[in-house]
Amino acid sequence: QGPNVAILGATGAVGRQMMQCLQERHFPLGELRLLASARSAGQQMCWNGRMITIQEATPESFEGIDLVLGAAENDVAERLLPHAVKAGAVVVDNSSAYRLDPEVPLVVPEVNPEDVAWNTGIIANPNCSTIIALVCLAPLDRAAGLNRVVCSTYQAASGAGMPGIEQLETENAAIVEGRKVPAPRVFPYQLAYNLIPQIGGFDAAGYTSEEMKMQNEGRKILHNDGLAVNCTCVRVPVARSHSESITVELDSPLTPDEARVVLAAAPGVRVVDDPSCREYPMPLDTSEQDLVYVGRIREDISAPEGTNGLTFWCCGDQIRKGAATNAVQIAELLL
Ligand code: 2RA
Repeated sequence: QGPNVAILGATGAVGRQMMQCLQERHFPLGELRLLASARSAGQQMCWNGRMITIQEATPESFEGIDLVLGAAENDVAERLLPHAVKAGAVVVDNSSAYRLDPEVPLVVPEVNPEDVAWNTGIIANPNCSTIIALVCLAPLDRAAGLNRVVCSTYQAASGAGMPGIEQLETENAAIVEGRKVPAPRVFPYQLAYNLIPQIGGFDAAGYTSEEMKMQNEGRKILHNDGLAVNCTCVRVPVARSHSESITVELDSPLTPDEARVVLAAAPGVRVVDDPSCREYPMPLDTSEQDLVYVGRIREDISAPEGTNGLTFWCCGDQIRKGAATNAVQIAELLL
């Protein structure tokens, strides 16, 4: 019999995916407790062939729980997760509430699994676009020393949960049927047939909170406070896989072929890189599975003389590896 597990935010896209990952990976658990808002309390969800009744998430919800997987928004996480820790549970939290807290490890299991050891009750799951990038950046860092990252992300509607996917699907249907496209409810503008270069709020320098996560979380996970990162995050009309174009400046030279060898050997990565056969990562290929696909690996022809630059393209499922699977993999490290 394994730990008693609670999922906080069980009815959202990430919470539902966490349930599926626990089942798929045969996570050894005792009780599975599903916690959500009062609105969902009393409804039932099917897990591993049995029906589980959703309970309202309150400070008292964590008695007898050993492990909490947090899939709720920041306000709920900050209000309830300290009670979970007080009740003796270890928390793996997908919200951004604790990611930069110096007392809280921020972990990608393929990159810095050893950091779970210094947790004091909460372990934070990084942002989805950070996870997808770091799974590819970490092996390059280990092989050749990573100095600088310039990254553009192409982020799926699922980053905003089921409501994000619903806005895109509603817009697509209206357009196909020749109806007026409803006013956007999740993203600032229509997403169908559009790109929106804003995820989160802007700071004084003109960067969004999403873009600064790549720098701030990347530095913490790679233990490299000097890592230079410039990120542009864009919402794209794709359902559930994020894509990223990444250019890196490395300490020592690494040819594209050498990089392919390093990445092919890296955990959690699949190299899909044969342009002559039009083989490269695409969101349709990476959705509903846990590997980050990497391709279009090439020398950075703009790199100044004497610097070592590489450019590549990667795609990963935002709900799975970008959130739920990474959290469950962290939980597996605690077993
Ligand atoms: C997004 N990364 O894509 C953010 C939160 N999941 O919207």
